[in-house]
Amino acid sequence: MFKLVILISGYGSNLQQFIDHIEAGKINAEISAVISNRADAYGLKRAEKAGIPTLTLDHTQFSTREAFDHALAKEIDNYQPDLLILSGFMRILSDGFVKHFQDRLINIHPSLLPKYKGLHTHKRALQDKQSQHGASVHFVIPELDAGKVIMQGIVDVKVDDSEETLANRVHQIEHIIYPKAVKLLLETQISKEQMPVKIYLEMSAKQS
Ligand code: NHR
Ligand code: GAR
Repeated sequence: MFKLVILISGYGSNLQQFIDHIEAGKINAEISAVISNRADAYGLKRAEKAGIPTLTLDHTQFSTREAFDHALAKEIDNYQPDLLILSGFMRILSDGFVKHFQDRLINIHPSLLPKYKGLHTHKRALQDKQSQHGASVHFVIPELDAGKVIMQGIVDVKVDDSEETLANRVHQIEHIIYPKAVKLLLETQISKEQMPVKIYLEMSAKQS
């Protein structure tokens, strides 16, 4: 059985997908712990409801980023996870932390990387009149949003999209690709050369 540790800061809708996929037997893994840097993250409630151990490590209680990251790494090492999953985790991780978990640390970013690194991705894609947008699961390296892309989910941008409607469509594809990418990494022999795997969101009449 593979072991996952999931880091969150907020709502945890991607976390919920992992919980559901594992409960349904679709991913052969257990979530050893869910760790948040914010005590009020709703995702902590989702984890508790599923009987998963939770921990809050409040970054404001540490004097430096490195001190927080060091304490975080120490907690995670207790579980020796096969994969460490960032799922809406909003703190930039220092080089030492990233190197420690190299090749088993992944994130989902709401854009078709290398386009739109950083924040406000949906707004920027709309401003640039992109015809497609989406989300990318990638390995985390010290440079922000720059690690090897593992899987991308692509959505069409509609002429009447607002930031909100586009974000909702990107969330739908995130929920499809993040569990798929984790399953692929854990259960198959996929090499970095075969990445990224691309998945296109087929919209039903209802969603379009
Ligand atoms: N750390 C490294 N080293 N590399 C990456 O690629 C990382 C990372 C940590 C998080 C997720 C990320 C995203 O998908 C992620 C990727 C937060 C910020 C940020 O600016 C940037 C990127 C990402 C997450 N955080 C502010 C900070 O000072 C705090 C913002 C807040 O608290 O709301 O850490 O986009
Ligand atoms: C997701 O859209 C993810 O792509 C994004 O935050 C959301 C988390 O949602 N991540 C970032 O923007 C990281 N900077 P969730 O908490 O419901 O899974």
